[in-house]
Amino acid sequence: MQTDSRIYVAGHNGLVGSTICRRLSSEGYQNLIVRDHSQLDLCNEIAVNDFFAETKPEYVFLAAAVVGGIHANDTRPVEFLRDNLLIQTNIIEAAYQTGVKKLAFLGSTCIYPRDCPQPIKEEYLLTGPLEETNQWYAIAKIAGIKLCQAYRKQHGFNAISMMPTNLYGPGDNFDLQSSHVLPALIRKFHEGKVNHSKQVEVWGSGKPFREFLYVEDMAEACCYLMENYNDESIINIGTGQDVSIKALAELIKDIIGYEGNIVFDSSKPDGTPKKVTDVTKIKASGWQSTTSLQAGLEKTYAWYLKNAPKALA
Ligand code: GFB
Repeated sequence: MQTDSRIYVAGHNGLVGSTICRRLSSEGYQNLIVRDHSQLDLCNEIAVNDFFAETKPEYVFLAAAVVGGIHANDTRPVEFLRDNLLIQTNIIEAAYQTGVKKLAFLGSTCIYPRDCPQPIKEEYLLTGPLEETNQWYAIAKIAGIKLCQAYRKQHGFNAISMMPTNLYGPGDNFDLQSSHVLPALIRKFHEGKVNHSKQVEVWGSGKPFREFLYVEDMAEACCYLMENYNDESIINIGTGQDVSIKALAELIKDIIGYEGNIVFDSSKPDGTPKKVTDVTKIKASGWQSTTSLQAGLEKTYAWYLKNAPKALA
């Protein structure tokens, strides 16, 4: 990419897309193309084709998707499957048709089999059954990976697929019904502290393990891979380290300074028991994460305090 290349970031209002935009700007890229949902409906094939014909991007980061935590995935299967299939299919086809030089597709580690060996190597894709709570999202993302590989095989289109692990950071979704665990716990412990609540509820048993990557590290990796990775096979983006939900809750509780008790609500699903990526491949390609969970949590909580004043009431 040149600093004046036309770069389209699909999903620029989301956690991933907004952080990629900030990263690109900080690296000197001046010609970013973005569209709000009100300006461009990515599920509409004709609108997407017209947009690409008009703006002629040279590089595309495909970070637009319907996303959410375990509850959102489990209760809105149509959006997670249908909308994601449409969004990625429309963008990949239009990018190919209008001569985009390279497209980077963002997937998720929930594409891997629920009970696959840990840490998860890229080659474990499609070797076993998926986790039920997020199978809709996983199937859409697997289709996106295959679509990238198909366009490469049939048309020589340079489309790569990157699989970030669970992400968090400034700009995250803190809505308790649709968010992921980490922003949900920041909000719950913060509100518990402000309201002097005796207890804070954590979903599930607290026993599952998750790997968390600070979103600014992810954006750095995405830009690095756009410049340096040109293979058809998928590549994990993670830290290679995981933590139990119970330990995560205790860490967030300490950072926020909440003094009450943690209670586990076993009526809520646990989801995948363990999910940690093998990061050998991305390390060998020259990138590794640098932000510790503690440091990333502190930065995210600081952002939350500044940007969610309503929650302080
Ligand atoms: O982050 P999360 O919603 O999604 O939940 P997944 C991770 C774990 O944290 C689960 C527990 O065991 C939850 O039960 N948890 C505890 C909570 N308290 C809470 C809470 O207050 N809110 C939430 N949301 N969880 C998602 C997939 O799976 O991960 C997506 O559904 C995507 O498709 C994403 O792949 C990265 O890690 O289980």
